[in-house]
Amino acid sequence: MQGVDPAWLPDEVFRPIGTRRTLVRGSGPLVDTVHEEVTRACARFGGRVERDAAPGPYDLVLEVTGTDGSEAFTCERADGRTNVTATGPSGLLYGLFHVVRLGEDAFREDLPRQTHAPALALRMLDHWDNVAVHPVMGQVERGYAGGSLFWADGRARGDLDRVRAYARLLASCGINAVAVNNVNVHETEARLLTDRIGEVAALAEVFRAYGIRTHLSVTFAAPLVLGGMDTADPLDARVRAWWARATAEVYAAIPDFGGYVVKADSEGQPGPFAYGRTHADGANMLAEALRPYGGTVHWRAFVYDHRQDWRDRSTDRARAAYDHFVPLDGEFADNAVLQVKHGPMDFQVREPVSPLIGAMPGTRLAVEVQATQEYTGQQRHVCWLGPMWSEVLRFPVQEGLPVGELARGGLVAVSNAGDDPYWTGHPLAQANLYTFGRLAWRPDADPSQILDEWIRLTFGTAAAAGLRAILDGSWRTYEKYTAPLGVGFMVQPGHHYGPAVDGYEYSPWGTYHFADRDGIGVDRSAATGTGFAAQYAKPWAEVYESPDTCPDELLLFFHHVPYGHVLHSGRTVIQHIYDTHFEGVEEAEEARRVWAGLGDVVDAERHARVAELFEEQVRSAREWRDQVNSYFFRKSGVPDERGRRIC
Ligand code: GCV
Repeated sequence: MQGVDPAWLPDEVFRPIGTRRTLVRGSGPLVDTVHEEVTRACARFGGRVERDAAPGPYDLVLEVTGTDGSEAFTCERADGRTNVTATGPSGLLYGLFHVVRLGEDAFREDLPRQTHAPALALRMLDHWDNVAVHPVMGQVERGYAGGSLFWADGRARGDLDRVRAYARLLASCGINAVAVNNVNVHETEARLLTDRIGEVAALAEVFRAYGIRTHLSVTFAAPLVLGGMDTADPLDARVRAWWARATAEVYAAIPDFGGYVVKADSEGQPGPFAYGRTHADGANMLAEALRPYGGTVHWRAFVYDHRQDWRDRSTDRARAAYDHFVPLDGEFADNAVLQVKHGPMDFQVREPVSPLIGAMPGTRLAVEVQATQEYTGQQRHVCWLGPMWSEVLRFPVQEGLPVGELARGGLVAVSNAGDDPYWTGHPLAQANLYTFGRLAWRPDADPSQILDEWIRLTFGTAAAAGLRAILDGSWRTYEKYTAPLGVGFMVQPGHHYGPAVDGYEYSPWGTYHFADRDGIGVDRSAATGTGFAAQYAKPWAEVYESPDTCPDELLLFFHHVPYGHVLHSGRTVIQHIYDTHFEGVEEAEEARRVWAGLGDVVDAERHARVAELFEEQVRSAREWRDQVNSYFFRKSGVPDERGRRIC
């Protein structure tokens, strides 16, 4: 598409296929997509493609042997050609993109025979896109990449070429589900479920061609706001009948519709509590409506008191999801998926893994991460989240089982894409989207290999070393110059960009650091604090219970300690704060310098865009450094050991 960045699928990556002879065998829309992809590559590079011809002198044979739902494929080299075979059409599509990733290596005689299958059946992006521009949250809630890809001027975009290009990008990194509207469902968006379902159907048609199922966020109050009823009580037969009817209409419009996403009793959204019902009652009502069609309800576990009294130290937001949902284990229908944020708070740069993950063995659970960088630099700062997500997915939270295995209901990310020419605002934030897809396919994959893959596809080899240097440690750099040691927040209220150490300290949101002249941190121990640490299984309950065993990076999440407390690193807490904030800025400055040196190997427009963003990142990092360091110097009165300037 003209004017749109091809991201990690520039024409060049199709050259190895486009210069060869390819046979595509099989039928169905996804096989058509595969054929079109190869045809386009051949048209550009001079190769040849046949459809359903007899075997002959081909270099590449892409063949689907059945019509099952399997997403697996096998790739091997035999008799001088590369064969990709799958039993299901989606498998063939993923096989094609595998060959694209391998490039020339796909045609080496020593290519090993490999079968690839996704570890997680659901690999989903949730868009927090509004149809009508919201007066506070805009077109895309927490969106940092321009407007919505799907919605403009109060309705679905008429020209869906861009959505097609997006679907292609998503499929190429393994994503197979998309929710097209915000979980905060406002008045206009509520109607997507009923009289405006045609607009969703138009999007679904585009996604279908790339093996992606479409989901919709719905409001729990739909029977009231759309159906004119006087209740949304999930145990009321009339309400259930309303949902059954509405869902039948949805499937009439979108036969392969994926299901509903629901944020209920959360930050003001309606839910079952209003009727004295449980979240299982609410989720099961929707599961029942979706069951005849094979749909799923994704019920979010982000339920907490957002109107808490900041003086009440016994209420702990971190505890809330576990306290609400664990007692309901075993009560959720099998087509209800409980969607849990990866940490107990809210997508901070550092949080422990949520103790809810693994604590509900009788419930299908999906884990939600945030690609949109609400708390990680808002796509103005480089912050590659691959290492953070990988740490989460590999973390053995329950009986040695890692999160990536416990997430039986899938992995979900809040999307970071929009109608920005570079898709993600910051061109380097594309790495997060790509990494998410690849980790959802294989949660135990090495993130640095994924990063190399993204760099090679997107930029070729000339800029690889520099880009790796910039991106690889960028999450830790961001952590260094923002909130220290897992304490979180300290952001400007509302929009969440830039430092405000006490921004949320005297607010009702449950996000406090409790700094005073003597110390800082939240006591979440069982012995003297909120008891949150005891929500973990062994060994983590013990590990987190004591400051002696708690990992440094999470110390202030779990404990309130004096500024002079000595970390495992050997530094005091206060000195750690000073040092990391100076280091973080130096690292951001160094990344800016490395980028400046890539001017000859990156196209001019992209180079200029990133260079400009680096100016903002360095400015903002300095602001963080100065405000955080001054704040704690003034609170504690402890000077920097190294005598640097802190006012
Ligand atoms: C969609 C955080 C964000 C909200 C978001 C919410 C959620 O609180 O700031 O914008 O709402 O998470 O995940 O539902």
